[in-house]
Amino acid sequence: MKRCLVLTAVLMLILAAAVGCQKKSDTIKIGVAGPMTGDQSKMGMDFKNGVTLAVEEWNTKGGVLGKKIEIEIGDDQHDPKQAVSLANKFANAGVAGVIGHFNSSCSIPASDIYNRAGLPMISPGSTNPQFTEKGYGNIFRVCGRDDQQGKVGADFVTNRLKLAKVAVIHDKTTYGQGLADEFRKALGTSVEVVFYGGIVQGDKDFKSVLTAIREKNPQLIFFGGIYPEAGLLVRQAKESGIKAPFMSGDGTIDPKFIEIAGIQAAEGTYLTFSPDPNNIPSAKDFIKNYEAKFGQIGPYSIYAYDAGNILLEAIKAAGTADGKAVTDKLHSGEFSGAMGKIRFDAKGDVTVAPYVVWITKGGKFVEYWKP
Ligand code: ABU
Repeated sequence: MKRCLVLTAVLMLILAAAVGCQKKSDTIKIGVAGPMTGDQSKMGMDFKNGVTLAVEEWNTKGGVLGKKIEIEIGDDQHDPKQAVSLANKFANAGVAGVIGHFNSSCSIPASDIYNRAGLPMISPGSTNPQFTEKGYGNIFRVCGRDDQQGKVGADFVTNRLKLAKVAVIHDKTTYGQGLADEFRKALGTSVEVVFYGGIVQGDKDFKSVLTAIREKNPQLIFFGGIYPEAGLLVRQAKESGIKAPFMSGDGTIDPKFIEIAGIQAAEGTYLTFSPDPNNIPSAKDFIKNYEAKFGQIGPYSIYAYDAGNILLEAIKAAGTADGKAVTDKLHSGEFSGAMGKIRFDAKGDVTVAPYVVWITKGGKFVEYWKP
């Protein structure tokens, strides 16, 4: 009797393993990571929607390598610790690759885990230079870098606005402080930084830092950070009687920024980002299909869509979902994205990152200046 029970248990284990293997080989899973909840969830949702659209289009055509593609969504809550734990979860879940994360402070530590697991990772929006500086090989991004973005911002202030004194503030994060420092580094000697300091991400009242800035009378205030704090800073600056315009980076270009700042206070604020997809012919179908399904595109929806398509193209070209083979194809391929042709350099950065300056006008972001 005892022998019979042991035999049954062994058979059940074999059966369970067989079912597990069967299930694993039926689909190809890709992870999507970002802040899906909390005050930056708009960015996470844009990632989710962009990749969902790409995957639905592939699945309509039969999937990849003859298998349906599944998405596993992970919420890192823009918290580095959550990001690492999510990366471990994805590594154990057998995903073929990961699209994410959004925040550089999450992408950088998570990349250590993806590297150890041999998983290709493509971030649609992490712009801190350090993200691709570890020499991992399997870490990519489809956006530009803050050393490129900061230079364009500084070029605009120096050569287009021809300003003499500016204030520089940041949110003390990897991205925010990193971008503020790149901007400051790229300013010529003709521009004096009369105030440099940090705020705390998540704070709601910035009156004291704005009072200190007002006393220095800068001609422009540069902020390295994300739209929730940028919106409050701009609104409170207006309330404090500050006339100097704000300038920021790609973390601010979301309608939520204008909503938080208010249309009047946001008027005339500058920011750096890539060119408007509405003027890019290859983005036309993406915009039409995305907007029919999810409403207005967010700044990083198109990057997430391109990242998803690129990962799937690389899996198809490799003929396998093996991480090493897919990584090789990511390095050697040229990809036709909605944003245009994309190639990666040896670090995993895009070979072309055309940053421009945008302005906020009448409650909308408008492309304004090209270096
Ligand atoms: N690049 C915009 C904000 C995301 C990040 O790099 O942290």
